[in-house]
Amino acid sequence: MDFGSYETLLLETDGSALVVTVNRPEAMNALAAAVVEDLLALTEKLSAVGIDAQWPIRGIILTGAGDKAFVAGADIREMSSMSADAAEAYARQMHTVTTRLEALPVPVIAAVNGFALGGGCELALACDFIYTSARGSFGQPEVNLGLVPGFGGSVRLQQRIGLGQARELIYTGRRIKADEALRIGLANALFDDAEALLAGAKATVQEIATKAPTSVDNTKRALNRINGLPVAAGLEAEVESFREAFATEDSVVGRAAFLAKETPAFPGR
Ligand code: CO8
Repeated sequence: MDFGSYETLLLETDGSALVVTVNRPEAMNALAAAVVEDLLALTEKLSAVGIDAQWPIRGIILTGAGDKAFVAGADIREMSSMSADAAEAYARQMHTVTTRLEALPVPVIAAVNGFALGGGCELALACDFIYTSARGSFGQPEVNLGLVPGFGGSVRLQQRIGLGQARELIYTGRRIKADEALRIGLANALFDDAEALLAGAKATVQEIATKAPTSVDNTKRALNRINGLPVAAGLEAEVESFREAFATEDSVVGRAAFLAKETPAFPGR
């Protein structure tokens, strides 16, 4: 499947994984308007592929080019003369990108190989989970610029690491290293270097690729919907998703294969 070609993004498929690399290493992969345009175009294309069409890929890995940065945030040079109206439009564009990533029927893994600051940390937070190399460095440094998180960090950081930890990171603008990100649950796994990081992310995609596609899609939607709901409402949403699973061919195949002691060949429907 052709996901297009982009000025600031590199796309590469490897097995079941699509690796998307933000490619502006000269500016620490900062989210200039051109990058945002490309992310909008790519996520629109990805969103148009329904799970019924049987996704050719089973997971997306989002990373940054070079050995310094994942994404060092919004482009401060471009923001230097930005009006409040333009800033709002900029933030809304990135909200579209991040909500589209969350709505994709396959997991998105952020592979953080350097600075993930401000909008970069927020982009990583829109991914299902974050893997980091030892060079990973995370933070919401907007307070150093007289700004505030604008690409979803106010919502997703507290959901990921809890309100107390999120407050401290946002009020201080402090940068934390990979081991601390792992300790507070911002990152799921820590790898020695960029090579091991990418290999680890690809291995996880390959593992997920052996599972029922509709189960992964269903649970991704359910977990996002349930996040933050009170228990009773969350349980209701879970019942809906459980019911939906029983209407899939994947569940018929999966249950039968278990009883026949066979490996299931999931149809993805
Ligand atoms: N934007 C633009 N250019 C950048 C950015 C950035 N965010 N980060 C780095 N660069 C550029 C530098 O200007 C420099 O360019 P040049 O070589 O032309 O001078 C080049 O990248 C290399 O950077 P440094 O020389 O600074 O490299 P260091 O290794 O010394 O430092 C750091 C790396 C720590 C990443 C440092 O560059 C830095 O602190 N960058 C800024 C990080 C930051 O504050 N990010 C948050 C931005 S605000 C944000 O993301 C808010 C999002 C919500 C906005 C809502 C709507 C408007």
